[in-house]
Amino acid sequence: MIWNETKECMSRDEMTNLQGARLSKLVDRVYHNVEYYRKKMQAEGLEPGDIKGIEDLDKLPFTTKDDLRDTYPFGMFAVDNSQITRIHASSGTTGKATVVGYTRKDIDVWSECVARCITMAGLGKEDTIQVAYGYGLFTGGLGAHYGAEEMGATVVPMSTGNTKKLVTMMVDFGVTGIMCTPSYLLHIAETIEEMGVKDKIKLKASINGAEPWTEKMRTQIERQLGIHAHDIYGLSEIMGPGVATDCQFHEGLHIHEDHFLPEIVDQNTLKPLRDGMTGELVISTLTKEGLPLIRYRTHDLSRIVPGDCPCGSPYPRIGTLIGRTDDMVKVKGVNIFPSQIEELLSSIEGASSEYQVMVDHLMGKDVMTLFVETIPSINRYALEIEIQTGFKNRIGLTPVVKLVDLGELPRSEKKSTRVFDNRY
Ligand code: DLL
Repeated sequence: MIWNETKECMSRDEMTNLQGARLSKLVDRVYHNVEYYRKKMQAEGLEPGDIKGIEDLDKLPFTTKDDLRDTYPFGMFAVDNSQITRIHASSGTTGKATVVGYTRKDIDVWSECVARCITMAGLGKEDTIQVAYGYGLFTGGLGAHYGAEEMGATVVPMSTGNTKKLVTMMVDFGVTGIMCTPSYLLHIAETIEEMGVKDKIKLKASINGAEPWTEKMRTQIERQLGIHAHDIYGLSEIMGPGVATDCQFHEGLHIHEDHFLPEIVDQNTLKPLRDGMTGELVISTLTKEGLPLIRYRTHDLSRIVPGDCPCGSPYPRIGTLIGRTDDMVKVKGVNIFPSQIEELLSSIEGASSEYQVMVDHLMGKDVMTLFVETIPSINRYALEIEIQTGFKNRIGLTPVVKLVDLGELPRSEKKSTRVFDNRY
């Protein structure tokens, strides 16, 4: 049996029928309200009536981040702007943001999904939850906040930044749950040690996501803080945090399939893969009103975990997100694409186009080092500062910049790998 969002009990067949009905409605809605989709479907000779259930899903075209970029900022919204109550955005491949619009109902569904994640982590209305994801255009802060409020918990909207203050409040307010990135939680754990307040902490559980993390990091967090650490997955285009989360068994993340229809496809052929096989996660938003997306290619690598979960949750599981099919790298919550770095370097005199990025996890912190080739006659100190400042202003993160001589970085005849993520 399975529960839908109105808490009604449903059988697997009933859920499949609900998904099918929602998919047909979604297709009808985007066909009539989003010119971009209408043209795409017409080009493939598809009419809304052709999609009768989820068995017809693979007739539909995929949607990509490029589609959102081509229609920037609001071209793929399916409602009039007057019905949009909130906008979020995430950085895109060319520096142009991907813009997401939510109706009032979208915010309600989102809050409900995050509340489900909080319940899975064993937290409830009697808990005090510190939200330490960034607030603002990033979906982490407000998404977690609304979910925790929906849950009926007491919310402390800390955001990121002042870690000592966060720890002081954690002690003073008797905080029992925290929502933030796993790497930030490790930093918080160190600060707790430094401040010598470990015995005053009442923390029971954390809900961490927005970046990949490993079992080793979970063990470290759990051991250092004496808590249960849970994984939460999501992406702005689809909603934000709360698409899926793990239970106490940590054997994959339960996906809220009444709102998000998952598929795993081969990243090259785009053909659907069998349960258990790893490929690219593709999601269709079954109920979104503001920005409904059909078969959105997340570029995240996962799989459908076969079988039932020992926790008894009826929601199917996707495997822990193990990486991406594109070369985006996420550091301290900032999405970085090689094309952004190339664009920045091409605008700076003295910097060559040859570069390499190393991302490491050192002393509990993520550190990004950018190696750039340059000519010998240049003032290296000034150039390093210029690249660092440009990076911070245009991409949103301060890297360690190291200048090297021309020819020092490795060359490749194939598409060269310039970004090395050594954290996992
Ligand atoms: O990171 C939404 C979010 C906020 C999720 C807070 C969880 C908690 P974006 O900035 O659009 O949205 O980045 C989405 O981050 O495609 C993944 O590559 C990565 N990601 C998100 N959650 C996880 C996770 C938010 N639990 C991109 N494990 C996604 C691994 C994750 N990667």
